[in-house]
Amino acid sequence: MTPPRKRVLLASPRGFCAGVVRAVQAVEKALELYGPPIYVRHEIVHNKYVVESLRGKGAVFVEDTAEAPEGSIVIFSAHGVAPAVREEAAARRLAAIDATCPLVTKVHKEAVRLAEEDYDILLIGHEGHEEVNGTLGHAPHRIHLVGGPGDVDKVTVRTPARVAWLSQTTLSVDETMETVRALKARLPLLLSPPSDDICYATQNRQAAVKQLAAEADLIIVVGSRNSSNSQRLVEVARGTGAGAAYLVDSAEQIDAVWLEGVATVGVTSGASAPEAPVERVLAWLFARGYDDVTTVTTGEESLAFALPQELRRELRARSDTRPEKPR
Ligand code: 0K2
Ligand code: SF4
Repeated sequence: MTPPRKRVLLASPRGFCAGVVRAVQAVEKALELYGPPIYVRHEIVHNKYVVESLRGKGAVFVEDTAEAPEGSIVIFSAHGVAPAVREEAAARRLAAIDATCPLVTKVHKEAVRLAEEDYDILLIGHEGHEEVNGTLGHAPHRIHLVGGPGDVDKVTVRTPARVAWLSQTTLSVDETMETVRALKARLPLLLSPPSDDICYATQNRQAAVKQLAAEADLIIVVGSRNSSNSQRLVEVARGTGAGAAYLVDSAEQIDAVWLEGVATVGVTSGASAPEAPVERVLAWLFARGYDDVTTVTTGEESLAFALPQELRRELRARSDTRPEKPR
């Protein structure tokens, strides 16, 4: 009997989202305009390759603005920051460039508005995650963190008629909906956000990996360990039919044992993972006979964000002072 054809299903969309493109470009543009060092508070995005490559160009990653010398330039990561962090930066006379993804800023604004309207806010998200820390900081006295369905019974609110939920942008859509259903069973008047907090990129990458998982014996997700959205892709793949699913930063982390008896491999990448390691994974598979690659397209993405306003202002100022071309 001839063995089944070895093939690869490649997810589309995958990889960089609009918020990550903007954040990475912000660091690159700041380096170009001001020269190194440019301080970046927290990993600009949760990806080893991106961080190493920017470090090589002169970015200095710090966890606390106190580590940036007074008067230096500091960029806030795509995950966003609490207002207290902005205040600390201003007190240290740091020139801040805000690379918070606009879709995270939208959640911050919802939190502030709901707190002003005296709602208790149930924030569905992972304790300790950078985005969650930033969102919590926008309404610290009104937000209660809910980690998942298992936390619902512990929730206490002041007035059950005045309670709303929000979420981290990079969660599993299905698990979040399960949490919301359980919350609504306890709090029937729970208010939902006006639009999805789980962002388009997270949703699209999960929809794509589900499609792959229906056919693949093995799913390889390219992304870093500390990347929430990448980890969720692995979980979604495992939960929706993939024989097995693993997260790797690069091809070197693939264990050849994973391929035993595997005919179809699905490949995707998290919103913070660049395309270069994906290409290396495809080359690694090709070298082992997985030479039939089909792209599985489950959606198109066209969203793009402008650079942070601080950089746009600087670029405008520089173009205004440029001498006019001689006629
Ligand atoms: O998925 P995470 O929130 O851990 O973040 P990254 O892996 O850096 O992906 C970019 C998303 C940043 C904000 O939503
Ligand atoms: Fe923005 Fe979504 Fe990308 Fe996060 S994953 S940076 S919220 S677009």
